[in-house]
Amino acid sequence: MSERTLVLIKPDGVRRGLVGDVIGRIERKGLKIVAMDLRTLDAETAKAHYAEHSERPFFGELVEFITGGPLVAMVLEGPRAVEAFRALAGLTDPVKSAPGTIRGDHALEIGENVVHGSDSPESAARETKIFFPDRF
Ligand code: DAT
Ligand code: MG
Repeated sequence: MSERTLVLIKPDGVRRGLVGDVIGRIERKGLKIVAMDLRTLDAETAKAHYAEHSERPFFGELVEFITGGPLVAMVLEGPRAVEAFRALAGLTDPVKSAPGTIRGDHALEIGENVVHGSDSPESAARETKIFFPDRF
């Protein structure tokens, strides 16, 4: 059974020229890119996307960071796509992420961890609608 997940190459990843690296890993894994767009988020969209974190002390910084430059938003499709991309990404804390993962290979700080991937099929459905309302 195919599943969808919403992936972001965050502004730090775009700024550092990691778009090709991330897309290469996605393609080598066999996940299919079914939507993709380079855009800069407004604060309203960023707050909707990260609504679950709105009471956390880092929320303001998170919104500033994610709106701070262009990002690449995409929807991936494949068997267990949510879990498959989270495995490619590594853990939230890049220092605890194994080398070989995107975050383990490319990041040091929790706040600038290169990629986002939906954490469940339910989150994926919610997030794909936020980013691609006309398509999903
Ligand atoms: P993930 O992106 O692995 O799903 P999350 O949903 O818990 O992690 O948090 C969303 C983002 O918020 C995360 O990628 C980076 C930021 N973040 C999480 N915990 C943080 C913390 N303790 N300090 C600063 N930023 C944090
Ligand atoms: Mg999350």
